[in-house]
Amino acid sequence: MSNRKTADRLIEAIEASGRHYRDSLPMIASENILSPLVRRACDSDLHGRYAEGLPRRRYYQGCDDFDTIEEIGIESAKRVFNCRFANIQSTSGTNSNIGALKSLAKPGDKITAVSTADGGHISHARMGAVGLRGLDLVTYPWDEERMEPDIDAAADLIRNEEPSVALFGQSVFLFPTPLEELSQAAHEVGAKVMYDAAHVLGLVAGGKFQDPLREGADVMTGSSHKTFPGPQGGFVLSDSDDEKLHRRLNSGIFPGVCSSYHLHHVAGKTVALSEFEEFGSSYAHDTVENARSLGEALSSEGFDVLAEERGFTASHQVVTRHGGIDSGAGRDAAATLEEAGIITNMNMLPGDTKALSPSGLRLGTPELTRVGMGTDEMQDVARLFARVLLEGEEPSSVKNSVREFKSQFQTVQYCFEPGPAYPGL
Ligand code: DSN
Repeated sequence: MSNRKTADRLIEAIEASGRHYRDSLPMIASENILSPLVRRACDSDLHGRYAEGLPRRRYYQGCDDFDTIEEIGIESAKRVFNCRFANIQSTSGTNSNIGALKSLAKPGDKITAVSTADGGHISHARMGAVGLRGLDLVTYPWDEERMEPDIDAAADLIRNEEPSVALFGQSVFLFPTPLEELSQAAHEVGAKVMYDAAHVLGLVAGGKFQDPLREGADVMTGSSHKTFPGPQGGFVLSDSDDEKLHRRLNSGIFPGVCSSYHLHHVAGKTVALSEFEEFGSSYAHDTVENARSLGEALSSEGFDVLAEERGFTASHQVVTRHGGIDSGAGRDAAATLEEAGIITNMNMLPGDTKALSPSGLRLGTPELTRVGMGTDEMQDVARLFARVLLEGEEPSSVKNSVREFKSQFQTVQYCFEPGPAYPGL
């Protein structure tokens, strides 16, 4: 194939991916879509520019306008997350975690965190940021019924292990962490409390989940593109008034894990923060209400939805079990759903030991909410799940219903200029 043909083929594949999502129900809990104004920021000249350091203290010329953008963004982030310190430079949630851990702990120190089997993120594991920093990991005892750390046992563990950092937060994140109790234990032994809000950052900022920085977290990290509806990237936040800590957190990101960073995405974050100040509270409310409705509707259809006794969820996620431990039933369900135009991800549930053959599915409502679906539509979504997974209807036939249903939801909402959710296709 000529180079030109390869480029054309790539453009076609990129557009095909867009059409796939446009015509599907995208329900991956870590995904979201951009508003038209945020897209404009990301597609600006800034995508090719360089900046290192902090606003007005750069290693490159040409940064004046970008300095203004980053300064406005930092101030917006402090308002949106109600905190004294914000770094908006990091290029992902994991990048934020590596930078923050570099600031808070040194190689050989101990850290406590949620295990990946219980829903912890890979950056909290030896294979990820925790291992990269050379930390000695001890994981919390887990309460499977409540889907949160076992409060008393985890507090005892923190007091006994005396970690440098007590890390909280998960990728399977249904309910707020009992942070006040666990932070108290951590602070008693001199540990710093770090809360990874990657998944729930938009819900936290919208006042609809928990308020980690008021419940004991010294540092909160997060992704800017999951429930927070910005471009891919991260945040590092703190309400501490300790300026030494602020300096350490800034230098954890630059020069810790970035030289230059993604200026177009920082610009996109700043626009997303402005839109969030206007629309974030209603968006966060609707996202959580939709997840609760989806959990109830799936359960009524006959699915095994986790945490029924707690109302299924208090976040943007719903988790379903499709077979026995390590059965691979979650993987099979995800594959069948995609044939029907419903995009989800398989997920390990407590007890599973194999990431590639888990028993569960993790579902998310952010994108469906942003294109205007409400609790009534969650009943329709659950019906589509039942047709393909419980009633054995041909996925291709359900896919036609999905496409028709989704065609009514093509405009991104909760932003200053609602417009095409999947533009240019
Ligand atoms: N692993 C991603 C997820 O939760 O989907 C986050 O990085």
